[in-house]
This record gives sequence, C-alpha cells and structure tokens, in this order.
Amino acid sequence: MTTFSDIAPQLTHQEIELPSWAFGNSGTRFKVFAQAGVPRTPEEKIADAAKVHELTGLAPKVALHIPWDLVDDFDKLGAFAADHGVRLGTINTNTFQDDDYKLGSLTHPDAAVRRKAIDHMLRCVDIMDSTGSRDLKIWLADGTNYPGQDDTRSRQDRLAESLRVVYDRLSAEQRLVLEYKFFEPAFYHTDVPDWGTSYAHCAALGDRAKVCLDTGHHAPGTNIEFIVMQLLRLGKLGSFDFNSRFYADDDLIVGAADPFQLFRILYEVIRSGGYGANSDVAFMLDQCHNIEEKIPGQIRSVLNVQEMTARALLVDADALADAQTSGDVLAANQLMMDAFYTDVRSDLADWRASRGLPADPIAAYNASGYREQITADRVGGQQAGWGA
Ligand code: AOS
Ligand code: ZN
Ligand code: ZN
Repeated sequence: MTTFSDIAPQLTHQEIELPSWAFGNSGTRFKVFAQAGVPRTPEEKIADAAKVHELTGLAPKVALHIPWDLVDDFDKLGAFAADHGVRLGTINTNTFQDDDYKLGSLTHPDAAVRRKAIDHMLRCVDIMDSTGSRDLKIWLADGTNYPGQDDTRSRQDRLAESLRVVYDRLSAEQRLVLEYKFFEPAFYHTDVPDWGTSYAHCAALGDRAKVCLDTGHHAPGTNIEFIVMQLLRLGKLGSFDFNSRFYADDDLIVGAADPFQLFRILYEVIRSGGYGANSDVAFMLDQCHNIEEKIPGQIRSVLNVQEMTARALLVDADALADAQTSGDVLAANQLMMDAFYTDVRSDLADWRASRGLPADPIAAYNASGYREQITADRVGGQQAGWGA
C-alpha cells in the first residue's frame, strides 16, 4: 500500500501558474461586482499572485494576458516579479476584444485583419523574448453563428497559414500552445472546437506546437481524462487551463464542482509522465472569482490541485497493474476509489509546516494584514478580461 510519506517527495515538483486576470474584477455579461483592493496595474496583480505563492509554495509563475498586462518595459516587470519571488510565465494572446475581429482573427476572410491578428501575436513573442516566457498561448474566439455564414474549410486553411507565420517566429526554446473550446462566443461553429482540431494544427506546425486543455471547454459528459491520456501518449499535451464548471465555461474554482474528475485527470497526468521534474506540461489556472475574494480564491484553487495530486499519487500502481492484468474489475476500481477517498488534508498541513509554510494558508492570509493593506492602498481597481 502506498502511504503519504511515500509520495511526499513528489509533491515538491508541483508548480501551478496563476492567471493575472484572476486578481482583477470579473463577472458575467449581466454584472461585474467590484471588490475592494483589486489591482490597478500588472505590478499589483503580480504582487497578489506572489502572496499566493508565499503562503502555499505552489505558484511560482504568473501568466500574463496581452494587452491587459501591457507595460512599456517588460524587463522591468520581470525584475519586479523576481523581487516578489515569482517569475513571469505564459503569454496569452488576445484577439477577441477589437471590432475588427467580429468575423474572426487568424481565420478572418480579410487578409488585412488576419495580418493584424498575426502582428499582435508576433508582438507577444517579442514580449516573451523579454520576459523569458516559454509559452505563447493562443485561444481564439473565432467561429460563426449561422450555417453558411462563412466557409468552414477555408477558415481552417487560413488558420493553418496564420499559425505557421506565428510558429516560425518562435525561438528554439519557445512553444505555441493552442487552446480549444467547443462553443462561445461563437454559437454555430468554433474554428478550434476540440482537441482533435488543435492536435491537427499542432502536428502540422511542428514539435514546439502543443495543445492546451481547458477543463471547462468540453461538452457535458466528456471523458476529459481520456483526452489527457491520448495527448500525453502523442506527446502533444502542452498545458492545462484548470477550473471547474457545472454547466459550460464557468471558470469556477478548480476541484469545486467535481473533485473526482480532477482526481481522474491528475491520475492520467501522473500515469502518463505529465507530472514531475522531467515533464514539460504547464499547470495553469484559468479562473474568475466573480463573487468570492480573489486571493483566497486562488489559494483555495492551488490547494485543491495539490490535494488531488496527492490522492492521485497514492494510487498503488503495481497493485492496479496486477488487478488489470488479471481482469479483476472490482479490485482495480477499488484501488482507484481507495486513493480518491483518502483524506490527505492534515498530512498536507504537516508537510507545509515542515517546509516553513503556513499549515493553513487561508488562515495565514486572513491574519497577514495584506487584505487591509491593499484595501487601503488601492482605489479604483481594474476589471479583468471577463467572460473568460
Ligand atoms: C476562453 O474561454 C479561454 O479559456 C482563454 O483561456 C482565455 O484567454 C482566458 O480565459 C482569458 O479570457
Ligand atoms: Zn482557458
Ligand atoms: Zn474558457
């Protein structure tokens, strides 16, 4: 039987990248609820993310979204992050908030609009050169609302051509990760709706193009862990956007809606080599805290990922292989359920304390005075990109 002390050394590998936009005000198309103390600048978002890392030891990187986090001097922003004990991570492109992109960006029928979207992405790669970021993450709002609105096959061809220009600009250490989403904001068809389409484009581009899997971007009932397994098997899983959902792309706290699904996903990640010092799969959050507080929301999120990672590491791999080989269906399933039902919370609290971290990071945040400080210091905080 695998115990917590057997798996504890593997927990030190965990790095979860926080999205800068999780710290800004966000909402739905009905209402954005402003909160006191939210960041007004990219620096303040980074400072908040650094607080999450300080209290959990789990979040050493911050993902930026351009132009939401555009600054004049990215070298300086990187130095600011380093001073706060974190690094700048994935650069997210944004081709969904400009009137020109109403009918698409990289897939747009007009070559001038495609060029504008490509130029934005090339500018993002320039930023990566300054920040030392490895990944350019592309999520496209491209699609159509009505059958016949545009020729879906031509749009795929235009997408392939546009992505090629962006990919060819990357340096040898940089990667392009292409995120898929089955609907929204387009409601009839989306140009990168599923892992297969993302995979097809990434396979054509080359080794440094990988798929980004956002856990909220699938039809209800989809077996997401199967997709994880398949992408890892093919060497094409680049990153996760973790969050949870009850209905569609809800962007709720990861592990809140279906902890068992998160466990199953992390089991496949671990089983297929996507976790650990040698893995290049990026674990990111893509969440919005519309009604709950943002910094404790992010703390809870990274702790949820850590908790389900620990439980997934507890699966007794040898016993499971024996049960599978001998066709013992019930024993195999029992081994998964035994690990899933193991409460690791007090072990993790002890593990944190043994590493000089607070046993209870949310209580430590409540006692830190940081909330009071940012509420007093920051007036007129920013709205994050919403409807993420
Ligand atoms: C959109 O649904 C996606 O999840 C993207 O990852 C997006 O760039 C991010 O959520 C910020 O809006
Ligand atoms: Zn996402
Ligand atoms: Zn999303």
